[in-house]
Amino acid sequence: MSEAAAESSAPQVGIVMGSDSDWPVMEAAAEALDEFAVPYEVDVVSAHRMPHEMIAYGEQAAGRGLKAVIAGAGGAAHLPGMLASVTPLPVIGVPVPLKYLDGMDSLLSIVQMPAGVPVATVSVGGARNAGLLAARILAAHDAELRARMEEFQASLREQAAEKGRRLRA
Ligand code: RP5
Repeated sequence: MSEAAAESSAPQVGIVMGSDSDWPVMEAAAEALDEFAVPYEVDVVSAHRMPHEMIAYGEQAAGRGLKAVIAGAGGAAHLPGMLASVTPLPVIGVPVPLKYLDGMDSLLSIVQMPAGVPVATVSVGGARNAGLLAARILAAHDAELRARMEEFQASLREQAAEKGRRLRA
């Protein structure tokens, strides 16, 4: 593989989660990135069960060429915030809903970050928007990706307008 080809297929976004049990929710982030042909990597990096590996992941993410990190966790969901504390990359947090508390525990654990350590928190279970937000972050410096995002937004507008037309008919 040429250097240019290797570079274009290198992961741009890291999707990490506290457990493989988060994957059914987090998969939607990967699907969104697939739709925009953004290369990504996926891994389990538990803040509580493998803290040293989690810190190493955060510290090395930018140096490995990632441009954004999507981190999902449930319950006492410290993964996104801890990663944001050790990487300069934008971190998007996905509150994963568990069996109890309707995901409110995950949401509040992720969203209430202290000033200086931002995490862009999406809605409970909102992994698709996390993928789309990561694509938008990359699109800020990629005209082709931005054009694809604009096309996607136009398709959303058209779908919504079509629903109105059907109701009015
Ligand atoms: C969190 O604990 C994980 O992010 C997951 O949402 C939750 C439960 O993990 P498992 O017990 O299913 O591995 O750290």
